[in-house]
Amino acid sequence: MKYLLTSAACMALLTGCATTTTPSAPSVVLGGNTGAYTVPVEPAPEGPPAAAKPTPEEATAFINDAEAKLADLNEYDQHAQWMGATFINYDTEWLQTRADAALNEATVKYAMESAQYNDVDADPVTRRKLDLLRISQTLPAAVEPGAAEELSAVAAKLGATYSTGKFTWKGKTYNLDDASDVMAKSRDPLTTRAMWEGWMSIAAPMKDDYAKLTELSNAGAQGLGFKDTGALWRSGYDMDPDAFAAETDKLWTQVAPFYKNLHCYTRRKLNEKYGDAVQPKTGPIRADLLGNMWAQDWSNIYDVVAPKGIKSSYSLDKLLVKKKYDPLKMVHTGENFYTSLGFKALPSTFWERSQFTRPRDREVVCHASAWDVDNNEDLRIKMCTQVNGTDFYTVHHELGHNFYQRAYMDQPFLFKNGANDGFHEAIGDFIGLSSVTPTYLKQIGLLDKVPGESEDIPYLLKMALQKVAFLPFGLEIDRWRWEVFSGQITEAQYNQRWWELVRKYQGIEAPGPRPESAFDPGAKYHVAASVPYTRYFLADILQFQFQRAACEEAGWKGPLSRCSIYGERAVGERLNAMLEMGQSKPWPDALETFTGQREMDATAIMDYFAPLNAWLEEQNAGQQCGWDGEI
Ligand code: X8Z
Ligand code: ZN
Repeated sequence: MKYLLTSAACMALLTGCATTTTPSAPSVVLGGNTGAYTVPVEPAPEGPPAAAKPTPEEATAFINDAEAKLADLNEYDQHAQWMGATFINYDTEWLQTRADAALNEATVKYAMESAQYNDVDADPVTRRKLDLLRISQTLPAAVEPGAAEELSAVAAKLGATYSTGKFTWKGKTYNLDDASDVMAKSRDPLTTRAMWEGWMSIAAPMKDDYAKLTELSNAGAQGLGFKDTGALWRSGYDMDPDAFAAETDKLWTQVAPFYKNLHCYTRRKLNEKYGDAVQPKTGPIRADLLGNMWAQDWSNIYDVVAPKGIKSSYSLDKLLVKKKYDPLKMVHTGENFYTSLGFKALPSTFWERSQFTRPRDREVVCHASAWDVDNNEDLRIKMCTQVNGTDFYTVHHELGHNFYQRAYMDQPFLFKNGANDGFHEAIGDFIGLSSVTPTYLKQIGLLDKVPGESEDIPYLLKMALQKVAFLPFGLEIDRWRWEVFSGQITEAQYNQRWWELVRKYQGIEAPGPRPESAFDPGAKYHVAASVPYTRYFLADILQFQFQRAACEEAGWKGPLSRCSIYGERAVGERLNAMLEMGQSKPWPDALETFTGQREMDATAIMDYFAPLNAWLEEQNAGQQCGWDGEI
């Protein structure tokens, strides 16, 4: 699970490092000879007086040595993380902390040492690896002895608190699965509110630890020459970090009017169902009425917002049950999609070592993930799969990670990653777009008859409740974390600022006043586990670009939403050409390989949903859309 790895690392300042003498920082070119972006780096530390400037060959030898050592430590760490995630207890947490700290200490040591090659005219591959090394940690730790261990321990504790979180309501104990299930199905606002408040309560005890984690990782990021951890996170996109933030703003501006149309329509339907006392006609939507704990995916309340008079003839949830799918069959079906594109079947160890369902006898991290334990063929997924449409989609999402990992298997260690983290998240989602089309469901025998055009709006509405509702959520989590890391907000302001951002981006509010002690962001996995989140926003944009390009390649002529690329070998070949590049080139090169475009482009998601957006505008005619304080 390297791309998800929560890395804390120690930074060992080289003894004898002197203060800088050069007034301005030299630069290196990220992305080798492509000239994609020039990253300013800290000046190389002054070496001992007699030491000669290292040669390009020495730079290459250094990075080769670092890669070999880090690959080894990473493999060890992956085994420990797997144990920790599939059997949470005191000892596995101990092992995880040890292994993670060792990897992080070594990574920071190499990142520090790499500074001596800043001025060396290294070959482009070596230069890119040196750059990637410096940004490879999600949570770097400071140089002091024990700092890496302390950071890893706090990180592991936060993760375990989240994954074992439980609360009691009316004498029954709920974990996240149970509470999510009720949120999805209950239409009683008292019950959904209880589930929502119950789950948020599990995060309150995390607040101080989160502040500690922030302090520790900021110290590490600063040691590596970044302003704070947020600046480090924004540096992973082959472009200036501020330009990257501006790029996400620009993409959001393009899609925000569409989100607001969906928000307006959904709010009206909720108002009609629940009345003014529960969901007023104006202002934000109440967070617990949208069928999902974080209001990030509203597809569970399709029944509430379904258009009157336009029938939807099937539900994927029901088809899967009717056709007796079980978790394993869902994963085999997912694998079959990838092999239909020409990808090799998964190795037998995938089936032996993956976790497909929640074990009864122990605590595990149920949040779905995909792993490449040995940087080679030891691919696995870890899910607590339930037989429903959401998890059918998630299976395709996770397998996308695995097939990506396998495609770049032959790259050197530092290039074994997605072109950027949004690409890694987008691959499986892109395949998922085909996997839920009626055409494909019929091909695999789940659906008897492909509905006619009259069902396009219901279909698009269901998809939008998942994909368009998600867009502001995909941005706001890191908007909040960037402020936390930069010190713009203090621990005392964590929760209040969270809700300001949720209101601003999503137009959503809590169902009631929040207690002083609340730490609601911690009730989301990626905050507790320190997984950067802007990747999912990017993926939401990118997957539609992939889909548009793939459907063009396949010669598809109809509406984009009806296109399935199942069995399209030529698409598979072109996709593989992008995947096998890993992170060896700047992401625009990878994007161009598959789509012919070099920019992230929101017109594809807008094209996909164009008929729905027009329909929503008709539905909203005469309504007062939006809310106070919207962005
Ligand atoms: O975390 C995930 C995947 C694993 S990378 C299941 N997703 C985000 C989430 O659950 O919040 C996929 C969609 C967004
Ligand atoms: Zn993912």
